Amino acid sequence: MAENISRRQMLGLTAATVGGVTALTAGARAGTAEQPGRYRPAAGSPRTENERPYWEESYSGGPIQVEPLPPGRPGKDYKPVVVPTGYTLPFKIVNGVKVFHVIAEEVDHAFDSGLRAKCWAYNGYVNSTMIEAVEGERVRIYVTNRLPIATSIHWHGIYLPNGMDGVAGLTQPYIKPGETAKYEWTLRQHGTFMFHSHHDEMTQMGMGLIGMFIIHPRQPAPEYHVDRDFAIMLSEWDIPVGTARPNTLEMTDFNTLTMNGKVFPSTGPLVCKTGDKVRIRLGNLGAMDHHPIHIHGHKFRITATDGDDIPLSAQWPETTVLVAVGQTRTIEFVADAPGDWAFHCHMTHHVMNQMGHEFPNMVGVKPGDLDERVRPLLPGYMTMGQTGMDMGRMAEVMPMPANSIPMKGAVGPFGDYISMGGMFTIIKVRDRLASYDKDPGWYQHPRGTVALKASAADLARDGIDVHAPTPSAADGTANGSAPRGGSQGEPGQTRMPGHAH
Ligand SMILES: [Cu+2]
Repeated sequence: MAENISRRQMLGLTAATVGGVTALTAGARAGTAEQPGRYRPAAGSPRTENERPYWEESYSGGPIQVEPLPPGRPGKDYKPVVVPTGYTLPFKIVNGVKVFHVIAEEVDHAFDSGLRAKCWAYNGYVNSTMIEAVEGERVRIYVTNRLPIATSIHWHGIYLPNGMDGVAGLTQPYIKPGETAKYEWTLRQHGTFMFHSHHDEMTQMGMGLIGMFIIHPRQPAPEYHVDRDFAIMLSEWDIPVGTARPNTLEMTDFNTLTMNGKVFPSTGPLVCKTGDKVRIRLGNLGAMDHHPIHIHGHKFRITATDGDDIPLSAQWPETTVLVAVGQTRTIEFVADAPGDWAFHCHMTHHVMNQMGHEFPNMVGVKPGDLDERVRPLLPGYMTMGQTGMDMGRMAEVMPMPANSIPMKGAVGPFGDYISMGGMFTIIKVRDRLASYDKDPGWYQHPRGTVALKASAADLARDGIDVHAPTPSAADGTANGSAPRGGSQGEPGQTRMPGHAH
């Protein structure tokens, strides 16, 4: 029957249907007015704030070709961002255009003093090369390919002409080995962005071809001024012990988690003066994992993404920010608490290094000389959670395979080992600082402000019986569920005599 309907009939049918719907709608409206009890959907409120429309155009609403503004100068038009352990790409100005030269090549990269691997880098810095520019200026970026394979660079989050977007094969031909490509456009936005290879991404980004692209606002709001402005790129690697190159085929079990291409303690501290306004720009171009980055001793606001600044009314306080793969997140806070504050990924396996995961769980097992007997077969093997020695310390004193960091951390200010590696660094906040560029050493705690071993006098004063039996959920005696007057007595009284007084 469908084949027999003519075009004219079809048009007529459509018109009738549309008319019908119109009639129905009108009827429903009238009905609603007559019957006050009927559900009436609320009218949507216009989503504007400070005259900023909801439907915003990405490309600043303007044409691709705009008159560029003069190039911005560091220290004059913007305060340079600090890339811990990284590198800010130099530029020159040619006829009002800011010219950069990016070189992709293989390097011998140190993740830490204990681990090196052949990686791919932009301008010699794995994961930590930063391009810094100012809104409105024109950039010309030459990309020289010294890799054995074709590449391209995508400018992640940045508005540009389609042909500058850097997707190899889609928006441009490959940059073949030995070739130099030229990208050029005018920056139409500000914020924290990234750049990375967009050809065989799994291999090339996995080998290290990622970087930060920061564009300062041309007319910054007063709040844009900060005392410290840091950029940290997050990534993850699989570097099997005994190998010279990252295994970019790994999909789940990454063993080297990095900030700007380094693992703790090589990540380098973020040095601040007490009261400093601090911005940290986080980017994640790792392969598979999102990283919840956590700050100690402070709260922060999430103030921007690679989409745009977040309006003040939409920011919320946090202590952990999830930085998903392919995202940037900018956080801002007042560093008003002096001390050495951990700043790290909260995924526990992401503050570890090259430990293997193929071992049975030995917590609770008496290992005897198991470690010594197994180690000839499995170099670096150690039973976890057994000896009084933590894993990090063991990594320091036990013979480990060459060029490996099974669990490397650092000896801390108390002589004990900081058993954190990987995606971990320290925000060092000090009342007095000789220089932002010098590690001020460990924090000197004011007297009485460190959690030390409790004294006998303390225990006696507060009625703490360290030999008291602990409540047991298993036999139902905890949380007041114990039989009153039974042989075990009232948990509250037995455990905390102090409460009875
Ligand atoms: Cu993580």
